[in-house]
Amino acid sequence: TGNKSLVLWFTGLSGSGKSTVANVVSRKLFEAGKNTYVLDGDNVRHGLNKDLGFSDEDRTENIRRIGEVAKLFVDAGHIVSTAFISPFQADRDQVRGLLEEGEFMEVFVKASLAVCEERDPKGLYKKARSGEIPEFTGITSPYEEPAAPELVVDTENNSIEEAADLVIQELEKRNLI
Ligand code: GGZ
Repeated sequence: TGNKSLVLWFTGLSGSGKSTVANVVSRKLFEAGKNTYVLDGDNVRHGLNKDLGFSDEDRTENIRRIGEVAKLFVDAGHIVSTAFISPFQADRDQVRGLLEEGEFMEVFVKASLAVCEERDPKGLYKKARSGEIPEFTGITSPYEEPAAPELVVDTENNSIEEAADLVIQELEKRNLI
């Protein structure tokens, strides 16, 4: 069995479950003795990237910086899970290009816009529909679904726990853990 440092790059709409799945995966890996870290909006957009908003340009810069930080964690021997919408394929591909083959696993956390909007855990879709939040992903800003992700986890038909287990199983299958 392998013991590789890598980036688990979770991408998906707001409300798809990225952050929750990433945190459960990271906890499971930690319990299995791995060095892990989670980068998400809570620890990045409030600090390192607090100068950035949600224009296309700012999202691209957001993802570029996160990619560089994720690479540092990989250099330090961690399995780093990132949970950002990262709506643009080119930006995700740019991060992939920073890393060695096999060090980047793109995980599409899949849930339809209708379901994410129905969940609306923070009431943001409602605000986006009313015009209170401009450039909201899925409503007034695009989301490009991954063209060739290493893994798709469907959170409409799987629980968070099941989705996390699918990620762990994929890591095992690839002899990464
Ligand atoms: C999308 C927004 C926006 C706009 C605020 N569009 O569900 P959340 O709240 O907790 O996660 C969303 C988060 C998205 O930040 P990311 O850094 O992941 O985005 S990106 O990768 O596109 O740079 C949402 C909240 O921030 N949020 N305004 N306009 N999501």
